Amino acid sequence: MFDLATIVAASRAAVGPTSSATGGGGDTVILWIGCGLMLFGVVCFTYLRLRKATAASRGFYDKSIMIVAVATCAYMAMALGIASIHPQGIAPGSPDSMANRIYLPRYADWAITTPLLLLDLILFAKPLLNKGWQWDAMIVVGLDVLMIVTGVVAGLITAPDRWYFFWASNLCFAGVTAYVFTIFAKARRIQEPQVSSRLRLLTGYLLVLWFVYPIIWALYFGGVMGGTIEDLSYMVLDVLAKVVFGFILLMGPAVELVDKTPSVAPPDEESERGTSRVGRVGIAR
Ligand code: RET
Repeated sequence: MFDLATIVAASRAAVGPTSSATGGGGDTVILWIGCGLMLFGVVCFTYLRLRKATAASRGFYDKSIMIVAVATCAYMAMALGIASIHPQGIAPGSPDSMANRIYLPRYADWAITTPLLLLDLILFAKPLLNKGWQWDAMIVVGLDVLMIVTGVVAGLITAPDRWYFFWASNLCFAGVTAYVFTIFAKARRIQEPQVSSRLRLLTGYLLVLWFVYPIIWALYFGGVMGGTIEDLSYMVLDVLAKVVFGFILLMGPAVELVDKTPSVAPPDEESERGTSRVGRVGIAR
């Protein structure tokens, strides 16, 4: 009754004549490889959870599994051509049927998984966090979701408005990276060396990797980069940002030690009265 071919055909019909599957051939292969690698992540993280997780570290495993599970579904949807659209249609006689195409499942994936990645990082930085850190986390996650939403709007509309939304998205991105950088800069203060060095590695890795996403976006929608290279670049980046990030987080004893690591945040009253803005916004002064 619910066979996959009917669902795929219905979804393609629903997005109308501007819809298109992937560019076919190499692009579809790239997306299926992405799907396979994310599935590999699901299997590995589930195995690690069953073997290693404790009551204190379980949340990190669960989030990592959720992140790669969502990506597996998104890559499957993209490989099948579901909700991959050309909002402006394909220009008649255009040699590149991949130009200006947008995969909606990619942005849905990012809107769910980037907040989870940030939460992983924030909770790993627990020894640095002051009272009230939940508000900061909410703001950072809010900015992150707004970054993805303005990014998808930018992809759906035409220039010059497209670039206004692109820069709005970058502004949100700047807020997110400033917060992550604060954690990076203060991670050295954590007394447990394994937690401290792993947190520096995770934040540094995230900052470098995430920075590449808007560059790929601008090159593709600016007409400099073709659709196949864009597909390949995002696939590699997504695997690095989800699967490899998950391994860095979960491998070794660091994830088990976070909960036992003494806090370096000032006592509550002091942090509330503190004059330093950083002290009040939730990361140790
Ligand atoms: C967009 C386009 C508009 C400008 C900016 C962007 C940033 C995207 C980022 C995505 C990160 C995705 C990750 C996925 C994990 O698998 C939306 C591309 C700033 C930073 C980490």
